[in-house]
Amino acid sequence: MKTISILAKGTAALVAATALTAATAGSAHAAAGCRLYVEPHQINQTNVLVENSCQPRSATDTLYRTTYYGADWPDADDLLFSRYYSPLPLDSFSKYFRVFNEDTSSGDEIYSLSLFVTATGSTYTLKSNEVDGAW
Ligand SMILES: [Ca+2]
Ligand SMILES: [Ca+2]
Repeated sequence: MKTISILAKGTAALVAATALTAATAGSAHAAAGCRLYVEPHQINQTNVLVENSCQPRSATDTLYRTTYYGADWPDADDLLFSRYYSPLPLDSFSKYFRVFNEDTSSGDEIYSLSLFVTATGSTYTLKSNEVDGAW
C-alpha cells in the first residue's frame, strides 16, 4: 500500500500545483493589490526572506516606497522600516528576523503599504495581506 500512498501524495501535489498555476495565470487581470510573504532563510538562519509582490493599478505606475508595519490593536500599528525605489512592483530582500518582532511578548502581525506614483504624478497606496509569525 506504500505505492498507493505515494501515488496519492503525488496526485495531491499535482492538483495543488495545477491550482496554483491557474491562480497565477488568472492574476494577470486581477485587481490592484500586494501580496506579502515572509519565509525563513534557508542559508542564513538569522534572516528571513521577504517578498512584497504588487499588481499596480496600471503597468506604467512605479513603486516609490514600501513601508512595513506591525499591526496592533487597540493602540496604533508599529512602523518598522521603509524601502525606496524598487525598479519593479516587487520588493524582495533578506532581513534580520528580529526586526519583525513588533510584539515582544507575543506573535507578530506584519503587513506592508506600497506607495505608487502614476504617469501623471499622482500617488496611491496599496495594502498587503497580514503575515502572522513569531519573530
Ligand atoms: Ca502586533
Ligand atoms: Ca513577537
